[in-house]
Amino acid sequence: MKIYTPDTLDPAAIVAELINGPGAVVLRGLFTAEEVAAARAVVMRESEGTAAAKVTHFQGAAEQEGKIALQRRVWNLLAKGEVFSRMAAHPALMTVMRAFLGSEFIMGSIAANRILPGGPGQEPHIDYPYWDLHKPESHPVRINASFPLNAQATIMLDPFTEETGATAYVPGTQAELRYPTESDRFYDRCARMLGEPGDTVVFFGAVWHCAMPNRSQQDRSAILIQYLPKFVKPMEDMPAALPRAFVEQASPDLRQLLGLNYPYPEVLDAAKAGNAEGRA
Ligand SMILES: O=C(O)CCC(=O)C(=O)O
Ligand SMILES: [Fe+2]
Repeated sequence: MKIYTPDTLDPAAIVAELINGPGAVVLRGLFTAEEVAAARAVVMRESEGTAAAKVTHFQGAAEQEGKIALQRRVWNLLAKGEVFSRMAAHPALMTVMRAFLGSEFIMGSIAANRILPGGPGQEPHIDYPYWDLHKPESHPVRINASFPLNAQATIMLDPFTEETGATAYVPGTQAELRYPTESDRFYDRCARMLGEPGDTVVFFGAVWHCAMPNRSQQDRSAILIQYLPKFVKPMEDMPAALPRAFVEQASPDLRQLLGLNYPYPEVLDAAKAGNAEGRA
């Protein structure tokens, strides 16, 4: 993976890496140690104990083995700490996402993924809105990866090493746009998204990837942000889950991320009369 900092950020080069290259890049130096510590404290607190169990994904095998509690999600993070608004709308991420997904892109989810020691990792997969492409007939005919319907940011809160379960991915597979199968030999072909706390991996969610088993004695947590073009239905209903005051006071960038600048579906029968769309 190529590494960029706010000083060397090159959106056009990053877009090329995501579409035609390995499908992933590292952004380094976006977040301070204090921000990482603040985010990690919230994630640990909100995912403590089995009462904190939430819906999770790509854990079918873990569920069968009775290990599902070793991957914990924390959803709706904007409501759980001011640091998450800063992460979601970091200027470097906004710049990259505008270039990749269009200037009016939105956020579909901001959640944490915590893998506890002994956690078994995930099924190799691709991300929303491609995540059920194992049923290709439910998607448009000839769907392809010539343009992106997703971008992911993984902000590491712990060291991502082979032992802790750093995300695995198969470089270049985003171009195929299909759900990986057993015969794809994912584990023989995969590279790892290694890094230090605060490092951010941006990847095209069409690349085959998954969290890997945590064979260390420490937790391995990350913030996972899903960005989408404006017209893709977001995965989390954030405006419904957030306090009304949060939504009303949101900055212009956050309003965009929450999808509030793109009003559809709308009850057009009740909308203000007059022309609302078109070049003129
Ligand atoms: O936590 C990770 O390493 C990857 C998580 C992931 O890919 C997902 O939940 O979709
Ligand atoms: Fe994923």
